[in-house]
Amino acid sequence: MKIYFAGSIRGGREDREIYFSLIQELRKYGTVLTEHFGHESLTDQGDKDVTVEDIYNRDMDWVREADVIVAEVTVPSLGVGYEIGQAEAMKKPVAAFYRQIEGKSLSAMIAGNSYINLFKYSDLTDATQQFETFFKSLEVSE
Ligand code: 6IA
Repeated sequence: MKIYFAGSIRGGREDREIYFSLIQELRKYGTVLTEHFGHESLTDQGDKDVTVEDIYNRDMDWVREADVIVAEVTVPSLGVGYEIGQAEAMKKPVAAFYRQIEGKSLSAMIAGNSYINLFKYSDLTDATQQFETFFKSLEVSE
């Protein structure tokens, strides 16, 4: 199972530690192609030696290669929204994980899209259980 984990980069890195923990959990289910997205070294400035074209091409290759897309959508990110849209067009299973934060609400493009498996979670224990539910549902639909 190849998993593409998507999380905000230029949208804001405040949830980086959460991404890191989610990625560690996801590794129980397969290979996380985007394992470095939780790393401290990946800032919203990024690697100066890599062009944006390189990043786009590499990430889209990974989306094509992935069996499933898991996105953390709490911090709004243009890139994450784009990747979810592309994954849907490729008919890949998509799970979006969202933490309710007072005064904020999820984009209707995600919340209102019945193609996306939307999971609302509050902490890592919660997310861990929901990963299990999601990956089990994939086995059934295979
Ligand atoms: O719009 P955002 O930057 O928040 O989009 C985040 C999403 O786009 C992630 O799920 C990644 O798949 C992809 N992405 C955006 N930037 C990068 C990146 N370096 N490296 C890998 N994937 C990325 C950022 C460096 C850049 C600031 C020059």
